[in-house]
Amino acid sequence: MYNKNMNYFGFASAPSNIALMKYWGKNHYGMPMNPSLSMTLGDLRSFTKVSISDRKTHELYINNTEFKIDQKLDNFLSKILNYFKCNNKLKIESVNNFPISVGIASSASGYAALTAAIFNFFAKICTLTEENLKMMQVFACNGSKSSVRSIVNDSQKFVKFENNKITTVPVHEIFSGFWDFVLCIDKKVKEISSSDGHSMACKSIFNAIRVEYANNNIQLLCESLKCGDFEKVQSLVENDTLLMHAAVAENFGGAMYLTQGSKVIISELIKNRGKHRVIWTCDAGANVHLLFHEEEFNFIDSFLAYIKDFVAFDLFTNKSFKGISFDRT
Ligand code: 2P0
Repeated sequence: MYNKNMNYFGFASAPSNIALMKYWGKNHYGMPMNPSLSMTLGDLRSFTKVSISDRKTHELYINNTEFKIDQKLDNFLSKILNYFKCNNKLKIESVNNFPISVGIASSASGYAALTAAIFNFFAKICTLTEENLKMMQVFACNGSKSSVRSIVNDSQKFVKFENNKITTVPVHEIFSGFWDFVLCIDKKVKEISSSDGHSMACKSIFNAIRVEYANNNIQLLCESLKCGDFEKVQSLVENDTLLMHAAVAENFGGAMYLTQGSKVIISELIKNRGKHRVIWTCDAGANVHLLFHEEEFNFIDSFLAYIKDFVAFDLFTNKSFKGISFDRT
């Protein structure tokens, strides 16, 4: 169908995201058990190039290292290639500007960038229509449910995924200028994969409580973001995080994503409650995200200087909300 001698390729980059109300656990249809809401991390991105492979199987390179194509990725590629009536195999070359598989949602940015790059390959999209975005979200969902929240336009900072639909959440100015500092304390590939976590979650009493909590509170979170109720947003986000991590401990015999380092950072941070406005959360990993308005910069500076004597970390910072892009620069 495609002439291998021609230099066709598709390219896209996509942001990661951090969930403020988390998706954890799938229902019988393989869809999220609860609505989720995230902030777009425009500076933490995957950059993906797609071309036709000379081989009989797909090829995947992440940060210049070849990876085996797992069943999930293979199924994802089959569905999207069937849609475009393409029988060829793909060569996928992806680069991340942050560590993968450590709980900074690399599957969110990875699957979002891959889906968009494949669309770019077949359609050579320059200007995105709402219809393109919707179709990309449908396909990205086969790869990673959290990636659906990363297929967003530039203006979409806070994104809700509920009943199979993505919507933008309007927020008060104290949140629209939010920074995310990720204290990356563990760069080892995590021992409990998100996929295992999601499939075990239905057996957890803590997750049952969390799902009810998320269903009851998603609207309250949206309203609190809109009216600028920092304390309410903080308690909703942090309690959801604690319930998710309790569910993981219950499911995996007490094993946790959180490490001693995560716990030290969190406990030192909450000593400053009432004086400084900083929200903490963790994804499916040990790394701690600090969310705050720039008026807290001085405090964050001194907090990081203090904490580094106790916990070693690499810092990844995010200010931008940039959505997907087909621009190679
Ligand atoms: C989220 N996470 O809402 C939650 C919170 C991590 C912690 O969804 O099975 O790779 O591929 O749809 O998106 C990470 O899991 O899971 C995740 P699949 P995914 O961001």
